[in-house]
Amino acid sequence: MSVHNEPIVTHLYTADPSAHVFEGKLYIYPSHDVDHDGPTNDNGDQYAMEDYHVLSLDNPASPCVDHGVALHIRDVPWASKQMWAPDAAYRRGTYYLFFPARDKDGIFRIGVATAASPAGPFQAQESYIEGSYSIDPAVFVDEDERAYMYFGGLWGGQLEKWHTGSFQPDAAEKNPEEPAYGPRVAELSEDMLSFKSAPQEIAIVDEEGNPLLAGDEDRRYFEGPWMHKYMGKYYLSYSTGTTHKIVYAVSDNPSGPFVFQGTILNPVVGWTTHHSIVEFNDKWYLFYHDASLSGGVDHKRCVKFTELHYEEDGKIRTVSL
Ligand code: FUB
Repeated sequence: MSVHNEPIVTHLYTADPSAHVFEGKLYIYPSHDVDHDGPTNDNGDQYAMEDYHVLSLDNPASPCVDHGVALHIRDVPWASKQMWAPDAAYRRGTYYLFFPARDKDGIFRIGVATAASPAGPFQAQESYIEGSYSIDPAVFVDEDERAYMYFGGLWGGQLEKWHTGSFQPDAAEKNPEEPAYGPRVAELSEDMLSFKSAPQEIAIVDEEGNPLLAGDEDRRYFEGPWMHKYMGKYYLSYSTGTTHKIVYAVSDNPSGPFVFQGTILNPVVGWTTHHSIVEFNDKWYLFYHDASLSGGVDHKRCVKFTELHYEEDGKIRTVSL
């Protein structure tokens, strides 16, 4: 039986959980961390993942099922290494797995693979999504059926290297007083296999409408976007990276601008933090990871979940574990 705040599986190291309700169950699309003792660096080379397993829960109290390898890098023609945080979506009888990996030139791109079942196996497209870059895709299908991909991550995720619109291998970080880099959003085409138009940068602002600054590491975007809707508002949540928090901002529009609100999850064991938010049977859940299963090794993580609560004004109650 799955227990809240405990790893949902212990036979694999898992991270970056994207949770969805498909066919009446909770399906979780995590990264599958490789159990190695190699060196660690800010480029994220230690995150050397090669495949994805899909997990499912009939309900939050039931045992977690591992559906086995859903996609392996050897079956992705364009990818060379590092299958990082994925997400999944459903449209008209097909399930889509969106995933970042480095291409043959070492540049992170975002690919898509399809399956007839939410558990896979997934069949990758020949090439990555044209115009895609960086990491951490999160796909949100709105009530009007329009689908949006949010993505982007600093440092090893290479987002800074795209600030001119093309890949600049030596691009520097922003000065602390400059507006921070925002995540990107692109609407997906009807077949979910391409972008309708070029990705746009999302603005995240404070209550006065001023953009969050690069030096505002407690609030500015780092990686791991997630989009959900609550009471008609769009909630963009993400990791602050260097300050290890999951925070959120809200908007009336899926493309923003988003107004910063506060912290969803305080720092957990390990450097990275990455989450998703899902409604199941009228309750809301926060799926997240920490590194407790490995005794704190940053690249050997485990997926957990806990219930999430809203205040009457729509604010999310901060979770501290
Ligand atoms: O799992 C590899 C990377 O670590 C993810 O892409 C980031 O979000 C962070 O969790």
